[in-house]
Amino acid sequence: MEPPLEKVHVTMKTVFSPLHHRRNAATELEGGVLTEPHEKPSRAETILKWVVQDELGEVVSPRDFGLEPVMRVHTADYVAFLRSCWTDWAAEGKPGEAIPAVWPGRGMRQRVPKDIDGRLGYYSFAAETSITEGTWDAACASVNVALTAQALVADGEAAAFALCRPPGHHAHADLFGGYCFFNNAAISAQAFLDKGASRVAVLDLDFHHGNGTQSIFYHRNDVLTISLHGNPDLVFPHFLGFEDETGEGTGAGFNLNMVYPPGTPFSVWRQGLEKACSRLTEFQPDALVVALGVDTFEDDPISFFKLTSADYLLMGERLGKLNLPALFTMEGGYDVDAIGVNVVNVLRGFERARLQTGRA
Ligand code: SP5
Ligand code: ZN
Repeated sequence: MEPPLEKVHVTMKTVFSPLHHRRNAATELEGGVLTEPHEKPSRAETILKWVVQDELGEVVSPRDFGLEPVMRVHTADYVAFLRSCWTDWAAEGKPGEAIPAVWPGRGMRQRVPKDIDGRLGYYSFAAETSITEGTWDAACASVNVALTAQALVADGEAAAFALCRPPGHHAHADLFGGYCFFNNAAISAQAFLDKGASRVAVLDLDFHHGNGTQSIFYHRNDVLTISLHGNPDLVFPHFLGFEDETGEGTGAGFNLNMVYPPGTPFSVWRQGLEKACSRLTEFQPDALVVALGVDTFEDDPISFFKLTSADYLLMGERLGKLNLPALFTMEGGYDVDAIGVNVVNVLRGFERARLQTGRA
């Protein structure tokens, strides 16, 4: 574990809520067994520790935004399902955590069943993500973290870090999965628009495709979505994220996917980032949301890219050179030993480049 490279005087506020602890699943379905989840509380605590010890900037608590901004992106019936899921499950006396096991597959009816097992399948696209007692509380807190950081940027901060947990970028308008329940990045992008922005871009740098974010904005041209990720032919989420998905209708040309094979190093990945930056410059967004996952790290337990801790500093510097108001939302990253230094390196690199390019 390397320390962050050189120290420079930077201030980027971090928004954090200890309510993330309410998301503490005991199980993840992986390899045919229920194992200890990769997406666990120590991830956020380790990042917070690094933000504090590295003096990135002030750490602030979230405000409560209620469900209105959530419903700008998610359907009311999905929100109601998530809210009551655990209670409905527990009321039936089920012995374990709530895990979907049946889906409305091809040729079947797309209707919402009454039964909780049916609803779990209707509102999900993957089974690794168990719903547990505190999941709703933590998911709501995670949205408030994102929206508080979004408000900081909308109100004039050059950038802010939303230390979201649980993550969000896999969540569709009415689907959970991939450790995600509410799409923090999409809700924040919509909040920028609702506060007067004309165009917003979401740049997804997590190892996995940002399927939820893509899907939410796929038919729109006011939100440009870009994602660099492992080839879905080989990894999660498997059923979205290919390069021929470029947007539809009004959204045609406003989605960009770049897929990479196992073993991809930063020297290759950064060419995709460069292409993303060109598209961003052309789009001229009023704000940039960076869905930041550091599961692109070489030692990540579930991923196959080969980025090093030092690479994250260069990644942040390139983003800082864009000279755009930026909101970072925390997504994946599962090597807990390195997650702190990797995240802090992105943010420190960003601030360093931003100070050099002159945005105060
Ligand atoms: C936010 C985020 O990064 N979500 C990722 C969800 C991935 N879910 C599927 C994980 C499957 C892990 N299988 C690992 C096999 C390693 N050889
Ligand atoms: Zn990921």
